[in-house]
Amino acid sequence: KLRRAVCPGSFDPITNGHLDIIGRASKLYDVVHVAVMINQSKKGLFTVDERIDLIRQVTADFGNVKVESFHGLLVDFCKQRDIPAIVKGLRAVSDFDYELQMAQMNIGLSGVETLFVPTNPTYSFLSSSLVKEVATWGGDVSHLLPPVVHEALTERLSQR
Ligand code: COD
Repeated sequence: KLRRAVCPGSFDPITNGHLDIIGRASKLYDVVHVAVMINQSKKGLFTVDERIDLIRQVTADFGNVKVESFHGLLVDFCKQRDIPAIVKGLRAVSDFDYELQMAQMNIGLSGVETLFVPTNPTYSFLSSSLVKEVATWGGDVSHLLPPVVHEALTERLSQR
């Protein structure tokens, strides 16, 4: 039986911080599902299909990463695919309260475990929203994103 885990998120867009966690998870599990969770109240800079396309490109070399979107509860995504574990990066104590709440909710709902991986310190301050804000005002974020994502972000912001 294949050992599966999921890395969920918004990935608007995927950063080197996300990629670090997905890459580390891909060494621990046979198959890593990346779930782009659809949140209708959050309008993204990239469409869900664009996000999926970027994630597929930058995770292709791992060889065992499967990228999908999902509308609904993360535990239902897991149930439908027989995934027993959620893998999440923890950046700082500020992430901890909310992540612990979600982890406890998710195990209570369905028995799905959450495993936390400590962020690579290089990316401990990194989030998609901060990258978008800095790039909007012309700051250099090229070292924080895979090149193809940086290109897509620069192009998207220049259209605005
Ligand atoms: N370094 C390491 N890890 C990072 C970094 C970084 N710099 N940045 C992000 N991460 C990891 C974190 O684990 C983070 O949780 C994950 O990547 C995704 O990050 P984002 O910002 O793309 O996504 P979020 O925080 O918007 O994702 C929240 C979810 C979509 C996972 C959550 O809201 C969810 O599960 N929603 C589905 C609906 C549901 O089931 N709700 C009930 C939850 S109890």
